[in-house]
Amino acid sequence: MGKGASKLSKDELQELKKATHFDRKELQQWYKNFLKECPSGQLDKTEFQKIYKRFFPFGESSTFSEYVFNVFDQDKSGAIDFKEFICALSVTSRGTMDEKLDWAFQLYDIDSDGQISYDEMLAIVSAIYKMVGSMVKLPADESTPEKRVQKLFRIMDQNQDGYISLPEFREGSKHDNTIVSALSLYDGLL
Ligand SMILES: [Ca+2]
Repeated sequence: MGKGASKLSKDELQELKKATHFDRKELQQWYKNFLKECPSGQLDKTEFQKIYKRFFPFGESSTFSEYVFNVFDQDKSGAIDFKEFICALSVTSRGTMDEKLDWAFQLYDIDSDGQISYDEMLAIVSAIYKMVGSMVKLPADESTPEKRVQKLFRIMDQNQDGYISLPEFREGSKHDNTIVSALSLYDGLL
């Protein structure tokens, strides 16, 4: 998108205005910042992880940021272009609750098969703990990633089949607001 141009074209603006919660002026500003941070217009995984590290200098963020990268990179090209970046930012910063939950579901559903398995949730929760664990005080029943995942399954896995579907995830998240508040980590990124 907009290769080499320092401003978004009229068509690009139109398209992004429809796809996001940002207005024209905000989109141009974000585009400018995006290009400043990554002049090629393509943000690769290593760069993305570096940005995360700036926000979490005391924790180990590389595993978690890799999972987040994979959700940003919607077409799985191995890089985040501006459209992918701004769409993800729109959801995580200004999205409706349903948009945020759908986004979070994609994060947990690592293999994108439409279900969250115990192992997938454990992988994400472990990565979050590695990143922020030492900075927050955890309740006793969430003192380890395993305990937290077991608790989340107790809350969310309504039919107890060992997988969490999107409807179960949406419903269960209403009882555990940390699922969505974890997303606000991306506010102000870049
Ligand atoms: Ca991509």
